[in-house]
Amino acid sequence: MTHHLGQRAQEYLKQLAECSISETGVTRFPFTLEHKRANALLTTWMEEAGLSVRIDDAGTLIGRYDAGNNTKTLLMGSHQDSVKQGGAYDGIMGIVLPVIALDYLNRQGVKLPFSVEVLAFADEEGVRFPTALVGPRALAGTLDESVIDRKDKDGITLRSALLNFGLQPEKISQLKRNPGDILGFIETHIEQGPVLEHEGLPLGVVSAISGIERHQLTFTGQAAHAGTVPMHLRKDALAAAAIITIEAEKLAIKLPDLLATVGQLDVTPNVPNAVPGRVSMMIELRSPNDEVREKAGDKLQTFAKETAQLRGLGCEISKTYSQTATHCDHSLQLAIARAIAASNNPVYQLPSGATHDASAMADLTRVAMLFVRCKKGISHNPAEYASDEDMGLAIEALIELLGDLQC
Ligand code: HGY
Ligand code: MN
Ligand code: MN
Repeated sequence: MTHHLGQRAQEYLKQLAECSISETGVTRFPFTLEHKRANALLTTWMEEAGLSVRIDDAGTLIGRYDAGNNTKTLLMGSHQDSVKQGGAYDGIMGIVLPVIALDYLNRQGVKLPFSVEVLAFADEEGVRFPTALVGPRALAGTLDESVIDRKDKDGITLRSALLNFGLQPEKISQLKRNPGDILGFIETHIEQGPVLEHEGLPLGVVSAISGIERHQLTFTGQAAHAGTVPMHLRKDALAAAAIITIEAEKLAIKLPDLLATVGQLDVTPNVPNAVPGRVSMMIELRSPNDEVREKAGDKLQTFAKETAQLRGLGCEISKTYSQTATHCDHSLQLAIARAIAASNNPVYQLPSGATHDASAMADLTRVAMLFVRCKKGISHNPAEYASDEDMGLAIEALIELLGDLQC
């Protein structure tokens, strides 16, 4: 059974990967034609699984198994969007696997004592718009609605993207769910790291999801001729950016609980024979320990300003995004552990360095995550891969979990 279910998941994910604007890897941004095509495929498979399907005004596609009145609802799912030239599993696998699990139970004629909703959130990566997690935050009632007027790189606001998608952004505030109606949120996700593969395990239970913060930093120096200005008279913005990047790396190497990344850097004028006059960069910090992360962020802000002063540069730095760490619910973790053990697999608990929709759903209800082994730990990359076998075991664990969970 396992292999067959895993093969089906692989086939679905292959079709979904076609919903992409890039040939290399998957590039599927929210509220685009690719998103619409992915939703159409998910709708078909959700309906075949006996789920009723609708989309809410934050763009979340919802497949519902209704167990009847006065039953609580278990929420499952993940995000449909991807990074630029990302993999075929990040997010979307966490929508497909529960749908296949529910389809299996439906075909077996199993009646659950609680309702289930599989949620396909529109935007978790925050790549198209400078914001993220609009869907889960709308359900949790924690959305800062000012983000709806943030623009993508083409100047399109999230608001107009929602309207063009046939949605009514003015109704987003009505999406807040009553926590008393919810059993919890369980997200299935590819690990995106090498730990399960290193341990030789197909599945894992997530203990906590790291918190994250991003600092937008701009150094302004003086663009100048690379051949005529002596080194001591330069105001080189990229040299300063390099110093900050190394400082962030040194800090993260020193602190075991901290990860620091400079993954985005724009240089002006960005030509070989001119001293860089302006650099804007994004420093990202992650940790399961919020205090460690926040202290590191403050330290780097101070260091950046001191570096700019020493070199006679302008410096603007601001924290543009932050999310606290999320600790997964123990009873849901135990339910996942029992389900993994029931399919004769060892139970292994690990933190998640990546953030997830579950981070935002934790403001609505208790959350937990099931991790699936990731080949070579490669993710946010076209080479991302989860095997039929491992996905089959994950579906089997979800079937076990749905049958075991107490409402
Ligand atoms: O950045 C993250 O951790 C997630 O993949 N958006
Ligand atoms: Mn991702
Ligand atoms: Mn993800």
